[in-house]
Amino acid sequence: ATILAACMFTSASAKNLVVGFSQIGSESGWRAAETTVTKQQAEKRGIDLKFADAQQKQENQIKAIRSFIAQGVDAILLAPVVETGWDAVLKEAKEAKIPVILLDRTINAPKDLYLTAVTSDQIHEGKVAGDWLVKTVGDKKCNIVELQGTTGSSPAIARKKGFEEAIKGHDNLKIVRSQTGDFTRAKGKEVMESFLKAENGGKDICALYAHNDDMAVGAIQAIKEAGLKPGKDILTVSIDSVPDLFKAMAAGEANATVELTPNMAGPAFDALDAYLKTKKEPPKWIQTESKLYTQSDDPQKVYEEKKGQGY
Ligand code: GYE
Repeated sequence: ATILAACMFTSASAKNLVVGFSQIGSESGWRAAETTVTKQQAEKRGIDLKFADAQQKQENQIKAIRSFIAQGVDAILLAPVVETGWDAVLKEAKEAKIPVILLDRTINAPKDLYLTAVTSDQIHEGKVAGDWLVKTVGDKKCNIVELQGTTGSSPAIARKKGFEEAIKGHDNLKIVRSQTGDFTRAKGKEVMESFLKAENGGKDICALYAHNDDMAVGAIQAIKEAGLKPGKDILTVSIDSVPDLFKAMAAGEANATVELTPNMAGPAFDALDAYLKTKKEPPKWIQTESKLYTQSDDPQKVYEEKKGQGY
């Protein structure tokens, strides 16, 4: 009976892990899937997840973190909207001995202020996108328009950098317009409309590079409304691999996407679990994969598969 009671106590206490999750918002399909998967992963592990949606505002994230600290949670997951401005609140979490794990975006802060970061290599993602375009256009002259992610966010900064590195030295490829679309479909469409107007109704644009698929999907709509064929008249390459992008690829209206898993929480909870058990710190970066998909990868089939994965 004693052993049984002890076991029950152990499993009960493991089940009672309380984790606060400060999510950015729901700007993209990928973000919504990440939220779904995080909740599923928490439930599967018996973690009590306290979810806070920041509506894209850093001040809301800072408030949420302070409230998690006040509640005495066991750990905090943070998807940081921008790179800077986290030091003070992360110091407070550290003083309260609450480990913080970054999800999907990185920050500019001393590394001892968080336990680990689960993210893709965002410079590499931009490079994969750029390499694909370089290979696809060959020697042809190609004017590119770029839809950037949220200003000041690590994926917007790094995906721009990686793409520019890839096209460097290929003088036939040139970014002629670049503006933020804030990672949303609506903004992607709106900004693309202005690009099309400014570039001879779109006739002077050879390719679109969007920092995420949602902006690309919005832009594809704008291209169609301008009377051009996305995927043919204007090539597209973007990042995330959301189902709707595969639908567009299957219809020949999009060309390429770099995959980002919405399951950042699984590896984060694994690292947290190991840390709580052993007190040994995990590596500072847990990197997720970045795979390129094109029209030759059976987009209709991938679309079907993706639908079950948090989307
Ligand atoms: O690619 C985009 C989202 O932070 C890496 O944020 C993430 C990005 C993702 O809104 O769709």
